[in-house]
Amino acid sequence: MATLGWSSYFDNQLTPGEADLVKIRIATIHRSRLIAKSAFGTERIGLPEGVATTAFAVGDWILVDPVTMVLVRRLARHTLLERRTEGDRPRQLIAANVDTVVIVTSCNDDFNPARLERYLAIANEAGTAPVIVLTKIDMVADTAPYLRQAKELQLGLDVLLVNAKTPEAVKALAPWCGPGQTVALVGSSGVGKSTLLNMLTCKPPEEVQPTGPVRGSDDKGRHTTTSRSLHAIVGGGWVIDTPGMRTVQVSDVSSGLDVLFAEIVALAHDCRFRDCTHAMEPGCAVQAAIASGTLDQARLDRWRKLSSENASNTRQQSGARGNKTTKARRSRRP
Ligand SMILES: Nc1nc2c(ncn2[C@@H]2O[C@H](COP(=O)(O)OP(=O)(O)O)[C@@H](O)[C@H]2O)c(=O)[nH]1
Ligand SMILES: [Mg+2]
Ligand SMILES: [Zn+2]
Repeated sequence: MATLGWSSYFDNQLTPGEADLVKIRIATIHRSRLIAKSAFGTERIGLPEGVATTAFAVGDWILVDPVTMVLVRRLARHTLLERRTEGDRPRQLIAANVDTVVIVTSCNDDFNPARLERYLAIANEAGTAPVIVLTKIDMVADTAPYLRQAKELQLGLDVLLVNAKTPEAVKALAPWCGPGQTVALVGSSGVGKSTLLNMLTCKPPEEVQPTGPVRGSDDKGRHTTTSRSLHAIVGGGWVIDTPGMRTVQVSDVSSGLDVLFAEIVALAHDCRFRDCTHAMEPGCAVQAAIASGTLDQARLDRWRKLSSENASNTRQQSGARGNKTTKARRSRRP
């Protein structure tokens, strides 16, 4: 079970009465059923009346009745990757109990520091370690500018350069793919997530995840991956493929942003005013860093945009939405 990602974190949640229940990990989520993996194989899991599959994420650990194979309860998550969707719909669960978020982008027009920072903020907030994988290195003459820009996105960030179609890509990712380790692949459509997944899992041809051919000249792959699931990596570990995401909204990621923009947070300690907005206050250490060239203006602008988006989305979620449900309930009364 340890090879499936089970650890003392989950063991400690078990009560004495739960010793006989099956401990099993969700591998695929369908509209009305769950497919899960245990030490003994793959099982179809039934849900009790009134429990929806949308409450679960791929990677979740659950306890199941050994006779009926019906869910008893879900164990608390070690990490949870989630995404805010447009409007005020509930947030989408991307994957649970992920150790490493592999943010995939390619050495072409897909490379976008602002979008990568959004993924980094979400990965940091989820408590997972992010890694950036730059694919399609075989399509450009010089990868150095991509590598340099990616490295600058977050202090100590690991950045890998790969041709996703080669076995070397698997070797590059090996440090994050040991037994019991779970990685999730995120990134836009067409960057090579399914190609990487196929290399990592060495699927027989009939099980291969469809990869999208690049359309015309715009270098964007087709939306080929629709469902997400947990796949075994050859040599150990698990990989979760996620559908391509074009827009990534953030909310409730303030600690994730502090990790991402650690150099700005550190500078801010030296500003004269505690509540400095780093715009035009005297004695601003952040503006001083811009003036001396140690901090990039574009980076500060992105910090500002992401921080204010996070603040307004976070407020919206707890305020406006709560009001709406009260109103809806009231209107149903005679
Ligand atoms: N030359 C080259 N092509 C790649 C690389 N990675 C992915 N591709 C191609 O890019 C297209 C989109 O890849 P896919 O894995 O479907 O992307 P996904 O949408 O992120 O899952 C496919 O035609 C892949 O063969 C790479 O590193 N080099
Ligand atoms: Mg895909
Ligand atoms: Zn300041």
